[in-house]
Amino acid sequence: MSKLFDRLFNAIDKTAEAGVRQTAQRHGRRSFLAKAGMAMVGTMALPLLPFDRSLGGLALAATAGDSDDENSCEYWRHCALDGNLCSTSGGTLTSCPPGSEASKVAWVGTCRNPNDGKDYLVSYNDCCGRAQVASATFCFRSERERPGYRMGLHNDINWCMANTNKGYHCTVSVVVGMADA
Ligand code: ABN
Repeated sequence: MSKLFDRLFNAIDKTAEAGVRQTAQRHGRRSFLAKAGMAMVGTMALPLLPFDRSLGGLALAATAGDSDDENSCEYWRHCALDGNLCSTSGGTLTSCPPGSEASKVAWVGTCRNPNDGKDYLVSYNDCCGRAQVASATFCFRSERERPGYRMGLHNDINWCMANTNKGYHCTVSVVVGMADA
């Protein structure tokens, strides 16, 4: 019985060896190194590539609405907003709900008003100090935002970080000026 196994394993060994030799003859060491090098460089470059945080348009499609309705993510002033609309969370377009306070730091975006075709600077202040409510409308537009490694151009940040109470509640969209032509 053990002789039978010996012969079987020998046959498997020979077949495997022949396969490896054949592959080594067909593909030279240089071509293997070149391909392995390419794969390594590609893998290392992956984290540096910009990434799409728009969920392939899913988030926008789910909240598509009227560009004149401030409770809609499509409202023009919300073009660079990433958060809950305060107007659907007990506050208004420009004021925090009672019991919360405006963040001391903010993200400023540039949005085009479709009614006059002009560009405006819009400050997105987070309202801090209250728990989020499930019924609030969450928007993720973040136009002209850049990925996290471009610090200062990234918007996915809790702007309540400089406040005493750092709990995020919602975001207001306040026009602070006109963008340069
Ligand atoms: N600026 C809105 C927000 C709050 C908490 C975490 C990410 C983004």
